[in-house]
Amino acid sequence: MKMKGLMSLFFVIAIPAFANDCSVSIESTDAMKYDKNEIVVKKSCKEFTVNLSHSGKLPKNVMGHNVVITKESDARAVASDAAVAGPDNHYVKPEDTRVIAFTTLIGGGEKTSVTFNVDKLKAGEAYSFFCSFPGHISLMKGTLSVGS
Ligand SMILES: [Cu+2]
Repeated sequence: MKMKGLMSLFFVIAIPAFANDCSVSIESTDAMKYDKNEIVVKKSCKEFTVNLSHSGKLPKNVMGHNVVITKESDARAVASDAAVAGPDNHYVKPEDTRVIAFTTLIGGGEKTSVTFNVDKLKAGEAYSFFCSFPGHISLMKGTLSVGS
């Protein structure tokens, strides 16, 4: 009886620990920076979650941040179209099929996240994650790939 209780406690702890391997937390700042420049998505993950927080104080119309994931080769063009899409669309062109995933746009003190299916990614392909707020891609950009 006591052993069984211990085992179920083990499972309660073990499951979230496994889930954590299929997510990443990125912090962003008023200095237009992410605290990460590389994300490796384990191919064993079915879904992957990107958590974004903004530790600054500036509002989102001034220093808004998001995370957009595309193939590396699509990043610049997606960012250009994003500027046209504007803040009401979180700086992502609606129905943009080049976009694998994106978070909402946040300002200082806010958090957001997005979860996507890992089968949208191919091993060996080079992906980018970046902030599509106009001008931010130059500093807020990193690589994303599928690994083991
Ligand atoms: Cu930004």
